[in-house]
Amino acid sequence: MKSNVFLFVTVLLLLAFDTVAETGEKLWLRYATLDDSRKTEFVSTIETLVMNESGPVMMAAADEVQRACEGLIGTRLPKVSDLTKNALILVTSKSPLINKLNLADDVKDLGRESYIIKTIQVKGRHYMVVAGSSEAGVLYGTFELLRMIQTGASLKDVNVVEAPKYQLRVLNHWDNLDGTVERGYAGYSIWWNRTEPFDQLKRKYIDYARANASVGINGAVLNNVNANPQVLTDGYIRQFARIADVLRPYNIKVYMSINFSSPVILGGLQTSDPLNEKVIEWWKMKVAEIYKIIPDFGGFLVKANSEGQPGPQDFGRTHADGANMLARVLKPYEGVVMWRAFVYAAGHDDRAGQAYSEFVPLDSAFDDNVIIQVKNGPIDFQPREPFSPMFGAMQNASVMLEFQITQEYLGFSTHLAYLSTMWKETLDADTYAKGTGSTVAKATDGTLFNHTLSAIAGVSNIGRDVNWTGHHFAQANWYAFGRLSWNHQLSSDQIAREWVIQTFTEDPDFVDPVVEVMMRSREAVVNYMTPLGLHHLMGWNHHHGPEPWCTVEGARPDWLPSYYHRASEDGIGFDRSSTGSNSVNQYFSPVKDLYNNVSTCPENLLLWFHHLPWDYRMHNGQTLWNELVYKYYDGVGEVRYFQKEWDRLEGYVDHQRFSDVQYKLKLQTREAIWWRDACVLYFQTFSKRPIPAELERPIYDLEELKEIKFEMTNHN
Ligand code: GCW
Repeated sequence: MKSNVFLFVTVLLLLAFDTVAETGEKLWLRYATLDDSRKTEFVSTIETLVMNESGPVMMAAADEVQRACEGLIGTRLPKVSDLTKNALILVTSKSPLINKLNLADDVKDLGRESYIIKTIQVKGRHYMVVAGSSEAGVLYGTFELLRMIQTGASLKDVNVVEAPKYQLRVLNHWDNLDGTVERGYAGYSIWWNRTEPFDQLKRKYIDYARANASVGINGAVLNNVNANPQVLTDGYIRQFARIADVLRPYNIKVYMSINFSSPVILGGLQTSDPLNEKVIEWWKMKVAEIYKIIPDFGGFLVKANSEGQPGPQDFGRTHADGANMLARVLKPYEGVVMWRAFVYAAGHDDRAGQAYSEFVPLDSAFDDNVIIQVKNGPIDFQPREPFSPMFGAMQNASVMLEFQITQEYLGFSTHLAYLSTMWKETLDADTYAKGTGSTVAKATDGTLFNHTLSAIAGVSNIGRDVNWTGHHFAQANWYAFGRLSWNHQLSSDQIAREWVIQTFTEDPDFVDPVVEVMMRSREAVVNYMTPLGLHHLMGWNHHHGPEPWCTVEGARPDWLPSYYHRASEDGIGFDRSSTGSNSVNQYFSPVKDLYNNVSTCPENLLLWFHHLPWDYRMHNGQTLWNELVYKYYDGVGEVRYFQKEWDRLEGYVDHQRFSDVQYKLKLQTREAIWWRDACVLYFQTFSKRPIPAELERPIYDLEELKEIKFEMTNHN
């Protein structure tokens, strides 16, 4: 009897051990063993690896194949140079193999990072060919093939041709040189203030590079846009170079955020005026220093005259003067300037209109290696904003999208919020700049206005946490940003599905409900935080919990929630229509007419554009007050549903990640209720209307809510 119990316990422990081991460190590159039938298909179609070129990027691609095979089929592929067996062939168009395989036509029009994946039969043999005009194309094709294998695609008759939609696909790390990360919720910076030997860090950096390359990201800005001028000193430039060396085999370039006052602060000059000869000379000298040790350095990212950062306006110059000066210095090296348009001046009557009014008049003034980096919405990465009217309005200058992967306003790394749906909303939005179909995607990918330079940026959510992103599901946002930067036409559902399968399991009983949760998750956050077009209701400094009542002596009015919600006894919402700030006029027709007219304005943006009475009738006949309350309650209901769904899925994934997510969902539910009760009870002090009777009563009371002190430490 005793020995039976012992056996039972041992078996249980073994089972538990089997599912306990995952930390999330491997991201979506786990390469879980294929099931038997797929393994059989794999080993019968791919017996060897043929890769006869020796460039570092090709080596990285071949290395990835071998790592993957160790997981997928339990063994590496024999690397051979001839075609005597069925093979996976990695090849660039420069190789004689291309002619031998009769593929010259297939590769002749491929752009630098494009690739084909094609199965061909030659003399009874089966070859899976990944070919690119450059090594980078082969690398991306390799990762695509590995994704196809993991997500169940057949290996027969493969015929894929892919080209990236954006040329520069860049992560922006808001990492400070002291190792902290601005708006980072996954621990300290992976780049700065590290004490470990570089060789040890290198392994982690290679994994970072692999993850990026696997989704097509080809650039990384390694320091915060609120830039410390010290980054341009010798020691930091050398560190950039060391990191660049590790990332290069994965086709990733490094970029630097610079402080516009560097000539004064570092160079000891009297001025940083961009038209001053000495200033220009100083930048030339710095840039030469950088390119000497980083020959493929990408360029600069600049936050200027924004939130207190220095910039050309300090010297009576324009954004174009500042950007062009740097662009001309970088031009001989093929470097670019990403110049941010995140500006808003105190005193402007509507912050949402500021960037447009400062930048659109300069549309023709920028050099061709400047690209204007614009946040998706006109204010600031809120859970829902309309697209920024600068998209479509700036036509001569290249314009790039900036998304925020880190969840500054969507619950940090505590809340499950899959952001692809939010990004797609912007990408697919029609600006009508050149008639129907002038989507934000096309206005930024170079096709609508014939730009050769195109780019997209995502503010990284990566830190030193073992699983990289704090919340396991936040990895999906890194993944999705990359996938969309490669192809903005992919659907959020497809991206989620791929990610879940690679990250957890391919079992449809797990995949389907989890994808469903992900697809509903961002709207849930919108509903329990800022429904119907409300925005900026969070605590003014930490940006986490609700503080619609927040007032701070001496703070800029446009940093405080009341500026945005404008709740009073007569109603709620910011009037940006023609009767108010008229920022709506910055959009093209018919968008502006649609938004301007209260009855055609999409209800999910209603209070962004209109100030309306509490009894205003919504399309469904509800009063605005009731609808607002229902939305807040819906948001909470959704998170409860996410919790239930997840609980049901215990056993499908390893215990550690299961319980980590379970715990976070518990916190998320608690915080969703916090948001709901705070906003509903606070707005009720103005509306003076009851909460519909069938809804549960708030759990907190308002005074209690005002006392909740947000503890940053819980969220890092
Ligand atoms: O959303 C705000 C953030 C700041 C950030 C700024 C920006 C890097 O609260 O932390 O600064 O945007 O995008 O520049």
